[in-house]
Amino acid sequence: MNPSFQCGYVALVGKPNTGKSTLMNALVGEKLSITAHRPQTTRHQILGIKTTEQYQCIFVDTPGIHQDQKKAINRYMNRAATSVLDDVDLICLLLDVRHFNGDDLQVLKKIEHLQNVILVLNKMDQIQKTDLLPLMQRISLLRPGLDIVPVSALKQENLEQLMVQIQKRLPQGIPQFPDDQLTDKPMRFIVAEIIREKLFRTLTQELPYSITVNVEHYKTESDLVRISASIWVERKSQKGIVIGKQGALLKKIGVEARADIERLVDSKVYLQLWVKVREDWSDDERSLSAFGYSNE
Ligand SMILES: Nc1nc2c(ncn2[C@@H]2O[C@H](COP(=O)(O)OP(=O)(O)OP(=O)(O)O)[C@@H](O)[C@H]2O)c(=O)[nH]1
Ligand SMILES: [Mg+2]
Repeated sequence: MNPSFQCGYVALVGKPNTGKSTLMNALVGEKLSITAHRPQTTRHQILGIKTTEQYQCIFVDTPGIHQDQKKAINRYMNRAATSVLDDVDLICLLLDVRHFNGDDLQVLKKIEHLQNVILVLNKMDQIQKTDLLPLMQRISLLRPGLDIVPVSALKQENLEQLMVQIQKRLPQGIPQFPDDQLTDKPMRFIVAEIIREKLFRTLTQELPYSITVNVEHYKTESDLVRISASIWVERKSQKGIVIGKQGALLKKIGVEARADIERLVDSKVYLQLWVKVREDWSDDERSLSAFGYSNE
């Protein structure tokens, strides 16, 4: 055992849509956490584990921290994001170069008592190089002394430099997970998330926020993985929209999700999708807990 081996937990936090999940996937080198152009995509804490000869870095992807506390699911998501803050070795606070505003200041306030913080200025591909330095200077005034690392998670720019900064701050310690383990989540969870991603990317307006997905059967057979999943909506009228004209939309979701799942499990997949209604599940504690939204 290498006595100087490092191991630690690194939380990726920030307001919604700053690129936390994209960054975790890029750093781990595997798509573990779903992403979409709309905010509040991630709903749970998801670990992404990167193990090298020198270190094991356990990233914690979190839901975007936001002010909207109206529904029970929003309160669950904020708890999932903020409950990690005091338990990790390092916090990477993600900021979006194009949309730096008061919501970021609210998140900064939540971590003002914590010292081990790196500011990750993401989406650097979206601004001119000449505008980057003034922005970094402006941000550095908010918490003087913190390192600011500009990156592009999407274009995978400057990620090595970010890893250097992260590794510097990892404590020494033995690995917490086997070196081939990439996440703490079971395959059923990841499959449900892939289906939810396709719905998130396809459906418009508020409908994606009324949807949760549950994998009911997952069976590996000799040359096939057989999966059956339910897409839960909150109202009967939403069910028709998700199914689409003559089932067209549901079919499209199924085709896209199956392709991703086949890549992930490296096998042929038979995917069956059902659309079901559970009235107002996203604001009902019992439904939330039945669907796996539980902070315990
Ligand atoms: N141009 C550009 N887009 C990016 C970059 N990183 C992420 N994005 C895009 O930003 C959007 C949000 O990315 P996510 O990774 O889902 O963001 P998130 O912070 O996990 O969002 P929530 O889970 O909703 O809090 C997606 O459309 C990404 O493709 C980047 O470096 N450059
Ligand atoms: Mg996310």
